[in-house]
Amino acid sequence: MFKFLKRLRGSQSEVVEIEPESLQEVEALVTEDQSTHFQETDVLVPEVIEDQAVAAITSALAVPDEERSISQVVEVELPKRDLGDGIRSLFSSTVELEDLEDILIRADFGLDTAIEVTENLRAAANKLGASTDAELRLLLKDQLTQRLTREDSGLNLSTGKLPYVFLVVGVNGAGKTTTIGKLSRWLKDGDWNVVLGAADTFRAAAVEQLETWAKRAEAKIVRPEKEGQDPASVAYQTVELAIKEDADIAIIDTAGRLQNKKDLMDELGKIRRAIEKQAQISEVLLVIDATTGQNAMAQAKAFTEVADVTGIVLTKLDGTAKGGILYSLQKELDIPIKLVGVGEGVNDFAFFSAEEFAKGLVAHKKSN
Ligand SMILES: Nc1nc2c(ncn2[C@@H]2O[C@H](COP(=O)(O)OP(=O)(O)O)[C@@H](O)[C@H]2O)c(=O)[nH]1
Ligand SMILES: [Mg+2]
Repeated sequence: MFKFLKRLRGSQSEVVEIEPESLQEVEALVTEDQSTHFQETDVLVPEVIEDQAVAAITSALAVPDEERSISQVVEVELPKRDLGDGIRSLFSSTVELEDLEDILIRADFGLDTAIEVTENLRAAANKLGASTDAELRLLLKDQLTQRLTREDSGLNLSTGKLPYVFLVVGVNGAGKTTTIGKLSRWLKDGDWNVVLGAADTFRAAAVEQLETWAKRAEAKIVRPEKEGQDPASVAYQTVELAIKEDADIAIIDTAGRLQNKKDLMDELGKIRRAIEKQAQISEVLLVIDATTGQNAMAQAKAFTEVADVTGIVLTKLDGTAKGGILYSLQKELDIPIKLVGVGEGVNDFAFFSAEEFAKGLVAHKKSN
């Protein structure tokens, strides 16, 4: 899947995944210990040789000071999350070509796309002699997958320039804090050091909500000293703490006030500058509630005009049959969907995968 780079923290993890260059040193160690089985393709170091292995890697990667930050970074995989049953199917009964256009329009795919997809599907079905429900679902899945696929849908966690900083923006109630909570727990499960910043400083409840998630994710949190404190100063302190703690990532929650464009632009601009005094921003994630339909598109446009959004998180896909909004957002804004939320629970999110999403849309389910 995606390549992620985080800090090497040899002492606390039971399993360390190692860069290929370090393989020779580790193999030498393993040869000494004949009882250990070792597979080159899946580099897992048993606990017994872990300390030796880590020492070997560290010395193998001994480089001048200026390059040291890179040398302490390892490539890792993160625990898998999938969409499960979170995506509602477009079809409550058998797929009929005559109804497809209407169904796609009602699901917010947009008129042009609905027409094109239906025409393409009809042509493909004729060519291949496909007519059964199962065959049509499969062809439609391929059509949708093709249209939804982008090269840039992975989270930017691979530059190795730590700490990564994620800024999370979007209107109130979209699911920012919940998404940050889910993301933090998932990173923690992969042994990442996470620092959160409660830069939504206008409501005490918002800070408390982020604190609850921080506890669940065993993440450190920077909270405002008083209600209404300048969000930019919280953002600054968050990055400061992340650097001090050698954290892998800082995630900054913001207020979702969409008073007017100029105020929003000023506020987000100030937060951005505060962060960039100490670190680069890896992602500006715009969180959008999928159940708000066309309103979601209007909100997204407003935010993308004022913030340099690098990815969209589409939440509450479990609560809508209008999954086509995902396609329309990605197409109209030309910004990748990176994560999707499919419920309120800590595990109810996934990386966006065009194929999995398309599968969910054409799935044959008993109830919709
Ligand atoms: N069903 C569902 N609810 C969600 C999802 N993401 C967030 N929520 C709920 O939406 C509400 C607002 O979320 P919150 O994170 O506080 O939004 P914020 O104001 O943008 O920070 C909460 O009740 C969340 O539990 C999702 O993917 N699915
Ligand atoms: Mg919030």
